[in-house]
Amino acid sequence: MRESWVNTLVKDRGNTIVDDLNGREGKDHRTEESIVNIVVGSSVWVEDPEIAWVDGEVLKIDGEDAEIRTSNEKTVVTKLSKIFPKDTDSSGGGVDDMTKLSYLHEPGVLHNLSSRYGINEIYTYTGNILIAVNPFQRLPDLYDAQVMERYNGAPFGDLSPHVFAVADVAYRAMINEGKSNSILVSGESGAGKTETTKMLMRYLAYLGGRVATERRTVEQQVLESNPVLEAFGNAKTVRNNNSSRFGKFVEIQFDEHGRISGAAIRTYLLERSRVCQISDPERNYHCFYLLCAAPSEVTEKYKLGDPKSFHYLNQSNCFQLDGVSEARDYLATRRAMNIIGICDKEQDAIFRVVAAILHLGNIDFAKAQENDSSVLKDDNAKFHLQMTAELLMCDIQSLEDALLKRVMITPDDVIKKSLDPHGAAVSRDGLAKTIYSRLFDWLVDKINVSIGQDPHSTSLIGVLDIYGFESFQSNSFEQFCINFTNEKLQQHFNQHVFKMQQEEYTKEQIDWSYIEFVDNQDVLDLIEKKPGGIIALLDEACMFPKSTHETFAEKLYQTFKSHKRFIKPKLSRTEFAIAHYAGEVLYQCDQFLDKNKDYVVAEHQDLLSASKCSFVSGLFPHLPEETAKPSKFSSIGSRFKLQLQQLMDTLNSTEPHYIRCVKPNNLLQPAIFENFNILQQLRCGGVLEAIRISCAGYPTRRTYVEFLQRFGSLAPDVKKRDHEEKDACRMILEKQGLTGFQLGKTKVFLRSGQMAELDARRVEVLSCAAKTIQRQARRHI
Ligand code: AD9
Ligand code: MG
Repeated sequence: MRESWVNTLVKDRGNTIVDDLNGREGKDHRTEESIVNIVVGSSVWVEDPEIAWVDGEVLKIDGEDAEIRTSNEKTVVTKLSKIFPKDTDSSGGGVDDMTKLSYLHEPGVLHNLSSRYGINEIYTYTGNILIAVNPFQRLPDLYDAQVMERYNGAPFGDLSPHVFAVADVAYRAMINEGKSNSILVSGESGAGKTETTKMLMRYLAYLGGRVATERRTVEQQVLESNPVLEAFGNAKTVRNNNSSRFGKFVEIQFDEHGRISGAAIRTYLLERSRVCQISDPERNYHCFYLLCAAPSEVTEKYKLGDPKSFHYLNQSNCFQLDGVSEARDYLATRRAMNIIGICDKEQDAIFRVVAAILHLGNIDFAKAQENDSSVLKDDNAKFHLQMTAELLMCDIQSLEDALLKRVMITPDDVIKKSLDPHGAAVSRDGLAKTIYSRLFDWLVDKINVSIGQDPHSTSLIGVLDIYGFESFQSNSFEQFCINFTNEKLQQHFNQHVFKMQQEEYTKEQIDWSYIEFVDNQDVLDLIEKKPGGIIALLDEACMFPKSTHETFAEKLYQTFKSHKRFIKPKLSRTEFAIAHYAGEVLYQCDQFLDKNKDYVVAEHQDLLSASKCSFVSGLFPHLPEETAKPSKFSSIGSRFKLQLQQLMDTLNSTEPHYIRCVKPNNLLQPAIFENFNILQQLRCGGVLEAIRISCAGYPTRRTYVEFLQRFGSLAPDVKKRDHEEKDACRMILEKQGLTGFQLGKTKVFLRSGQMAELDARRVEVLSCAAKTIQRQARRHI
């Protein structure tokens, strides 16, 4: 489980080194003091190969080793430096904020989440960060109207942790300070980002909604954009039955009275390949199945039937989803489109295009008898060609030519080259992907135009629902872009967490000047630096006609030979690895060049821009001469980088709030909490990182009253005399010989390990007192 923690984010110029929360390569991951403070009888956490961490009691200490009896009845001998003190104070149900834990470390965090999850408390704060563990079941009354009312205006932290509380804080901050806010929701696929985002939007619509009039309201339109985008941008994957295959940033604009006055939706990188390639047991985008289940007058008009008869759907055996009625969802999608303001004519055109893509996928090719070129395979293929042409309202012969032939321009001539059956199928699939992605972009634009932007809005709340860090068996250009996004967001997160720490220290007027952290700028440079970063080198490779994925990989190997974050696998000539903040990912280069090229085959463009259907031709507008030139290469990677930079600029101008969604198991079942899996996610989501940053400073804070209650017994004389609370705390700490702590306006700030030290003394004092009482009792007898 201890894969690389990549970089040590925390540097320390103070007296105690807290290297990592988890330790690196055998180094002590705990401070000297806290190791000293584990004594025989201490309750501790120790690593366990099955459940990650198990609690136990120290039986014996022998030099650097400790013998522990664990609660799962094993006796373990391990290095003292590998065990953590267990908080014996917290109640069975855990604490609602991790910062209330006496010991802020990995097993403590995990145990707290697990205890809470066990009693259906799915939300927990870590300071201002909300951790949401997916319940995989509808929890009764968690999101209903009364709950919204309760959270409306309640001070943060007064009620149990909740998404509504985060939205409320963002809203109040916006109203009171007139500043834009953003809520960043992250987590791996199936962790609950989209559901969380919908709850946030519902709550913001509740706060900023107006009394409904006859017209559809802006907030209704904002909410109804979700089912439409989900129908066209979500699909069943192995990780999630309703997986968003695009990233989304929704900007909700408010007027000076705090009422929603407009919205804008930006989407990122729709997964195009899914349109024509799916593997069992996944599915294509929901809209295809919805349309096949539409009322019969619709399916007859488009000559649709069983989804099993379409190549783009029957590559997988999964057609239905448990508990989902496609027929009902078709009608719901159309209703949502009505609310958004997509008229009937446009809706018909949209679904006609969806039907056309299904027919297009069924056009099969065979080798022509006389040469290597190809022909339509059979009458079935001819039928689907005809249907596709009819639905797209384009000329049937032009469609056939666009699929089967390519025009080659040589210096001397213009020649028409026939494609072989494989080439024709690639051409067909390319066309399907292009049409679908243009359709999706059209929908997003339409939603934006319909809802409308408020040019006078001064403040907004942005909600980001974007793919989490991905590391699969095989990782391609998509994972590269996704992980690049996560590096960007991680940097933003680190800086924010760091800033928050500083703010708290400043508020308490304590010195924080020695805390520093090294961020992940080096990975970002590796990826996006211009010139010389991976994206720039990829663009260069794409522009050079002779490049192959091998030459591209070779160029990377040469350029980044000595880059700390770049790894060339020993035996490979086409793979490279990046040491991301969340772990190492191995990328396969073979499709990087193709996937980075953003072009529409000229024949496809000409065909569709000539469509008699204005909706279809509108998806393929004629490009101005300049950009149509082949020399004007357009790169997906560079465009994405730009989009991402714009997103970061927007985020940087807002006050951020973070929600980290966690997927408790891969079975998508309620009540199963898989420790290893969750730890990995806490790492990737930067939750442990945030804790690590706070460990570099003063991870434990106690108000003076709390501190005296707990440790007053260490210096009864100090307690008895009439000292100011602050002075009494200082005396207790000094009496114990502690240094480096700080006393703020209201709280004691302890360095990492100092709480353990005080606790160990307290245990000694208490057991001494117990022995004295026993002796006295015996004497009496
Ligand atoms: V992906 O990256 O788009 O593949 P998400 O968006 O993180 O993923 P999603 O929100 O779609 O996950 O949640 C997955 C499923 O978990 C949902 O379909 C619900 O069945 C379930 N879920 C998530 N959050 C909740 C919740 N708060 N209450 C109940 C939930 N069920
Ligand atoms: Mg989602």
